[in-house]
Amino acid sequence: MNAIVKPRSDADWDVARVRRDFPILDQEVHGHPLAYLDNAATTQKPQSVIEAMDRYYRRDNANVHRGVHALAERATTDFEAARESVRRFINAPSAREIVFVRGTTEAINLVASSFGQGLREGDEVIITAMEHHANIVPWQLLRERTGVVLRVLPITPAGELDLEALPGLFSARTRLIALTHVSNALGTINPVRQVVAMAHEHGVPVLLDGAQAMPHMRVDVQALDCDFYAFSGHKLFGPTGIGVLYGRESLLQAMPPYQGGGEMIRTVSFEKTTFAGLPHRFEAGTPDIAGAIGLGRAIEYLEKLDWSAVMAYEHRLLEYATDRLKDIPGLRVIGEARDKVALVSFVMDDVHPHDMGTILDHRGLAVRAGHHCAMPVMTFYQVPATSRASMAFYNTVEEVDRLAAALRHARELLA
Ligand code: 7TS
Repeated sequence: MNAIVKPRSDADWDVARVRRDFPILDQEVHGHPLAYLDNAATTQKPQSVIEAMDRYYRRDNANVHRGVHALAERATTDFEAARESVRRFINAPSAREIVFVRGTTEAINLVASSFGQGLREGDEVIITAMEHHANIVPWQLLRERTGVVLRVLPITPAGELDLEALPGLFSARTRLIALTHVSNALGTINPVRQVVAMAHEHGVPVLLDGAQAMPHMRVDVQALDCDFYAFSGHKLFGPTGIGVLYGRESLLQAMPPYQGGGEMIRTVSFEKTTFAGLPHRFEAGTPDIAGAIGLGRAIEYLEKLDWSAVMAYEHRLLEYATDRLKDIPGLRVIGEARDKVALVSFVMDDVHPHDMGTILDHRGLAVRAGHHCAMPVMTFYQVPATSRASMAFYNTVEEVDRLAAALRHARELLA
């Protein structure tokens, strides 16, 4: 079972009230109210996050872990408090297991580079056919460096993992499975708990790419029993430039440093350097202090929400959007997994997704068009690109209605 709260009624969800927390939503684009439906690319930030970062730069800005002066102490306290907020939010056993990085991409590169240093030619890493490029390319770079073998778990036409194929991919040389918790191109929620259980039966650790899962469900790394969990602050209603790698302490302890520099050492001489303990060993250089504080504040905001109401509401948005869009002649939804987040990818007859995106933009509707950094998924469905409407808990049924109306209009114009 996924570590998620099961949906119940969405009656408790006051979307109008929540929208007031996000100042950016209250604006017009090309003469229409903004309908921001590109949350899989990045989410908007609540006022409290913006204020926390503003306050940090106005009152507390100093470098962390170095100074003895008051500002340095305040900055360090707030930075480490943000780490504790992350730990609590994902229920990690220890703050030593929370490594601040730039985002999901860097988190996966860290594991590929550092954990990857222990791999030898012929060792195997399993990924899946629905990965974002951030969970493909780092492993290919590792393959070039060390000669590891990449094995790819296929997907089904509905856009689900073909779990029946998984047992056949394990061998005595399998060293890691790295897969996405939720697909950014299809919206599929993967049965990651089940994958972790199968992997652990073979003694294989699992890295989960949580970039698209975190904004839609409560994640508990102990319940998932995963070994690494990567996510980005900016997709979780926090700032850009900050992200998190959770790593099981026993694995992180055994891994060599990722980058060298200040902050990550204990002693340095020209003959020998000894390294700091966890998590600082993996945090070379001055971190994104304001970013971490902003992420901590985003988490505090999210902790106050009623997640069963959020999930019920988003589920209703998904079902409503899917029904409305499928009703449009010539429109094909790409990705029809049984378990999805509120994200709909689609193509329409001969209309190129980029032209579609432009038409929608003129009506104030922000969607994404392209391959969504998941080119193998596009190849699988034999489409060059899709349009993607990705929703968050502040989106509304009215916005979905406007999207459907604009799509009908686009079809008349272009098809
Ligand atoms: N993994 C997944 C599943 C993603 O969706 C993304 C970003 C990343 C990794 C990389 O995250 P980053 O914060 O390090 O860039 N996905 C998207 C998207 O779907 N549209 O824009 C960015």
